[in-house]
Amino acid sequence: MSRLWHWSRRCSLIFSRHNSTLSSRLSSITDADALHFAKILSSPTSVLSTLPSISTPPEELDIYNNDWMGKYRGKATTVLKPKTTQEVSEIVKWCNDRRIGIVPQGGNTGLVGGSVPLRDEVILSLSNMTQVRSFDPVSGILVADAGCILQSLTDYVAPHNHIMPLDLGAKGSCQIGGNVSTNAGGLRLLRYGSLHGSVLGLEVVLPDGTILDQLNTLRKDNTGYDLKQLFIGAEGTLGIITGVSILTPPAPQASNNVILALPRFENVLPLYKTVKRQLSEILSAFEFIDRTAYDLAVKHGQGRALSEEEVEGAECFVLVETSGGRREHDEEKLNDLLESLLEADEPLINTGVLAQNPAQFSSLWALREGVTEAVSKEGKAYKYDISVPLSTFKECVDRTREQLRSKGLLNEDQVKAVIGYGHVGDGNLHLNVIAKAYTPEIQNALEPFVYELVASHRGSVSAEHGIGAMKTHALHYSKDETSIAWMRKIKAIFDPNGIMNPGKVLE
Ligand code: FAD
Ligand code: 2HG
Ligand code: ZN
Repeated sequence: MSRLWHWSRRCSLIFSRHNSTLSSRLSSITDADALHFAKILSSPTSVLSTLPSISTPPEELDIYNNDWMGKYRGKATTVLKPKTTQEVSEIVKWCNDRRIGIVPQGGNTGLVGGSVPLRDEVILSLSNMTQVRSFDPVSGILVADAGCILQSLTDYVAPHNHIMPLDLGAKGSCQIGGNVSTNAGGLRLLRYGSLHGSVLGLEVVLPDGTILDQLNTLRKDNTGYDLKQLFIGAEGTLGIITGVSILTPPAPQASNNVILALPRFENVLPLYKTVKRQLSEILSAFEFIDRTAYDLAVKHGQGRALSEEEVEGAECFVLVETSGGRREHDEEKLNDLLESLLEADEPLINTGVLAQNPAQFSSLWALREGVTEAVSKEGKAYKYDISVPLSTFKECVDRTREQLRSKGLLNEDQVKAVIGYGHVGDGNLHLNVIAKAYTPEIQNALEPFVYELVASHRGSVSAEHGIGAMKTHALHYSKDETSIAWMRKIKAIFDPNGIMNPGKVLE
């Protein structure tokens, strides 16, 4: 325990030293830079700047400078919204020559402070790059600009009977370029795997302005190093993704879902085993919500699944989704599962509610997807997105709650609730601590406590949200020194001047 603490403290000293070196190497944008950007960009509305020659009212930059949680706040004076890859390239080349830091921004829904500047870096928003470049309805291969919103791509491929291989609660705002840059997991990973598998190609503007065209539409291509993999999950630290080629799966002919109320957390694991065995190929999601998370979702209007009596005695809930080829076949399997669960000598569940129509199907999903929204309505969240063995999900939540209680912080004026939910099938727990406000006392009680807990289970401090600004100091809990040293070498090769998303992931 104490060895880890010393190591972590030493690291944060190194990081802050590195950080200040980096910031002193970067320049602030001048009025002349802003005027130059206005010349590069085809539309005058593509430059927002509080600098004198453009004079955008400062409040118009607020949505770009503040993150989704209201936790991180940048001081950018200038936001650029290019419309083409060529424009991105010219901006980046100028910034590299002038040593101006750049923060690529997609939908700004990230949960680790990666999408807003730490200081006054320029924000390069992809929101004006929204063209679908091609779609092949036979192979299901979609090529799109990085700024396309995930929901709009889902809508685009739907008439062709395809779906996007990923789905998440932020789908109405997040962009495919942001998804790839964070290697977003989400609700369909169990079925369709990670973006490292479904992304077939990328177009990337490198930190010197070069356009790396790897926008393949091939399923198979073993010609040397697979460079695109480096940008998947790089969080904008190695370049700016401007185009994405992605394999979209055929839409399932039938989808169904059911919410199960469990009397004890200990039943989740055996339940998962049973569900996997009985539903086999049609199982497409297995999502976990603890009781406090469920109550919060309901309190904040994110869906109502069960009646008061059905909820009584439930310690947690599981949402199971099936996606298959024949409705009758899938319904029969699901009904058989429910029957066997309820009729067992020692039932693993108290009750289950099966969606009877599309509206109920969506409402069950809303309950699970809406937890993040409910948490933000309840207070300020400290979010720990961790991979730990499934058997320890409850222990992680309970021990964190105990830690806060032991510090006298568990009360309505400080920490209101500690909840756990997430993607059981992927071993990914979302441990959320909901506070009245962000304070140093709470922060110090939680860190390094949570990271040490994760490390003690040989887990990951970031299962799917990334490192951003939030976890640079915690990277070493999940990556050894050699790995981090190689990450630094890769960063230095691509971005020797350190202009791409400075202070994120590695500092
Ligand atoms: P942003 O937030 O704008 O950026 C995220 C990071 O990527 C930043 O570091 C940014 O610099 C970089 N970036 C963005 N675009 C580019 C680009 N074109 N090129 C290079 N770098 C770029 N995440 C999950 O993994 N699973 C979930 O289930 C999930 N659910 C969520 C639900 C809600 C309600 C919310 C608010 C968030 C959720 N998230 C989830 C987190 C977030 O939505 C994802 O990380 C998403 O992929 C971010 O996309 P974005 O376009 O908003 O990116
Ligand atoms: C989810 O699975 C998202 O709902 C968000 O990854 C998790 O808000 C969170 O902590
Ligand atoms: Zn998640």
